Amino acid sequence: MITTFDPRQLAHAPKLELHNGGWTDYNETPARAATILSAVGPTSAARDHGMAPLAAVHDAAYLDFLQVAHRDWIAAGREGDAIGYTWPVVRRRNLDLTRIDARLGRYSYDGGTPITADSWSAAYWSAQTALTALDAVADGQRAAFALCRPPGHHAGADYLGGYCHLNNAAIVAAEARRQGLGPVAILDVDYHHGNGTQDIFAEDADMLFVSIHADPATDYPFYWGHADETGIGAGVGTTLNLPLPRGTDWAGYQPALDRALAAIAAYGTRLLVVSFGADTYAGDPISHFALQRDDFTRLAARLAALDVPSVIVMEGGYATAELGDNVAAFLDASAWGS
Ligand code: OKP
Ligand code: ZN
Repeated sequence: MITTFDPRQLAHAPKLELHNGGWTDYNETPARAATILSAVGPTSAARDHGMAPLAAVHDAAYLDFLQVAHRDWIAAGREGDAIGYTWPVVRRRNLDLTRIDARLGRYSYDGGTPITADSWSAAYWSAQTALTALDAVADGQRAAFALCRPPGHHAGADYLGGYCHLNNAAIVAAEARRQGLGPVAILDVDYHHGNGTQDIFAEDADMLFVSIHADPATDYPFYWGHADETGIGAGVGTTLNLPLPRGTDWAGYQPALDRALAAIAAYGTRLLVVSFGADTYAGDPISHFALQRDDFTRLAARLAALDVPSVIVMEGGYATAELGDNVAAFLDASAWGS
């Protein structure tokens, strides 16, 4: 399968994240991409599609903020990675404030996603990597894999969080629709709910978002991804959340997968964007499902059986030593027939 990548994604390397009450080593490491690279073989270089496809999904002020945040952090006399500590949650006013700490709060929702001097470039090229995989599918490939990092599915139109800055899956989905490749559906099979993707398309009647993930009653991101979230306004009915309990194995996963695939088929999907996280793996250090390596090939075979052109975008997966082999199992040619 064609794999797209850009080495500029590797430079983003925050040191610490706030996790369960303390500072821990940042989980979303450049080594993740390196191990995937060594397992999946040669890659195609990401091409630059410019800012327009990013601006179709993200607010202009948020894109401006991402590009200057670390510079402004240093200008404020700080060292290291930029991170917020105040989030304007309750009846916030959308004030156009200057201080870097105010803006870090305004444009994020957690304390786990620091911004480094290289974050913008890495996120930009992660999005371009995803758009280049879409090019391959638009040109007739049955499927293509975008080796994206940082990941994207927690990033909303105007916020970062969950190791995500730009929503690669949403950018690809919106661009595919713009190119007339729809109906477009997004299937998110990362362990964590794709709250950013859901928010971006919540009111959109013309984009199906389906997610299978850990029950947010017990797992991050907690405040999105519950089964009663089905879309907003005109978008009611085009969001499908299928939360599953901790400990879910392949037997427990399949009924949700059946429902997800039935919804995608019923939608008349002509282009599928897959937010693929390998953190559903039994050995993942921050997640609690119990899929085995072979289950990723089984999962891929079920998705491939939809017989819809598919852009696969990398999201999470933190068992770094096994991540490459797990991703390779998902991309297995015997599943995708390519
Ligand atoms: C990203 B992806 C914040 C504490 C919780 C966030 C998990 C983000 C997962 N430091 N950790 O969906 O794999
Ligand atoms: Zn995840």
